[in-house]
Amino acid sequence: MKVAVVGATGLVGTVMLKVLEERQFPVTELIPVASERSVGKKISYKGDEYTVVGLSTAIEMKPDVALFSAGGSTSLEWAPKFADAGITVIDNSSAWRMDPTKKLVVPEINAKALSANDKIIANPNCSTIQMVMALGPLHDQYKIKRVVVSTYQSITGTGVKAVQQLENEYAGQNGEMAYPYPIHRNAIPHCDVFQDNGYTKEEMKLVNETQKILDDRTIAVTATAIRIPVVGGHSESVNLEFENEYVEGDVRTLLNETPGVTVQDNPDTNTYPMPIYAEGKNDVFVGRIRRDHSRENALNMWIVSDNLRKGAATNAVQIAEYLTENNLIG
Ligand code: A2P
Ligand code: 11C
Repeated sequence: MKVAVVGATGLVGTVMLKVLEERQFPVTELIPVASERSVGKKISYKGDEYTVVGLSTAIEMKPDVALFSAGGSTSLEWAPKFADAGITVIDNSSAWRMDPTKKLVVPEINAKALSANDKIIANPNCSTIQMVMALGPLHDQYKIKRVVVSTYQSITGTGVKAVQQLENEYAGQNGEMAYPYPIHRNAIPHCDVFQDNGYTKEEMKLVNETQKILDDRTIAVTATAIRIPVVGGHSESVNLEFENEYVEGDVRTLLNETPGVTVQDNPDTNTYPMPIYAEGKNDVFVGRIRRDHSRENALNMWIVSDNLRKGAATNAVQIAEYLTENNLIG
């Protein structure tokens, strides 16, 4: 497989390279792609050095698959050009996710929807991916009526500029701001841009993408997304209301049996997921599973995952793996 990584110099692109290597994706040739600023730079992969190229050159090099993580506008303009050249694009931006002609895929939940005709495949938003990993099996079993989610999101979701802002603030230095306020010792109830309805784009991704991935527009979802001074992963407090009755132990068993989900839940030993321990792992961690006694058939839980891994790079590579294993590329 000839693989292009578009945005190879960025936070997610760097993790994509790591994940491709760790999972031994069958890369015969790697094509690192970034903006004109980075063309000619060297990227190392499996001990070899590769030269960063621009987008047009990458198309001429005819990769089989391109993993895009270079922002929405780059994807909007360039993904169709790659697709027209017969290259399968797996796109980590928000550009194509809600396009009804594009699949929005979390492999453990809905990979079966993929076919060889899908030339641009959308990777969902990080906070959505980790939530649907837990919701998918519960929806199949008990049918989810309503989801109330509050997120506690890592600054790595914003990119390099935000990591730099926090480092500057730690060091007591001034510098470029990724957020409208200091992030050190703060919680900012504002992820991505505000929309006319009073919600942020990040909050509406949790609503719309969840319904699309679970293929059920009747699930009511409401979200509040918060940025906190944490790296390593996003955390989510999730309240679910089911159509059907459930048994708490069965929920734990069901989640434990779900590939890619690890239950960490024991109040006696202070066991629960935390971003500091999720960092660098591919799994989604679920804990604090407990009945919501204020409503019938309702449940609370806490979901943590590395937003650069399962929330972005790992999920994209898993899509590529599924396509390869099922001969859906080329
Ligand atoms: P570059 O390093 O040359 O700017 P992050 O989200 O971590 O900031 O990373 C964004 C990634 O997307 C980087 O690899 C960046 O490359 C790349 N990128 C940004 N704009 C473009 C563009 N117009 N064309 C190609 N790659 C781009
Ligand atoms: C965040 N979820 O943490 C964002 C990052 O739509 O892919 C990814 C944005 C996106 O701010």
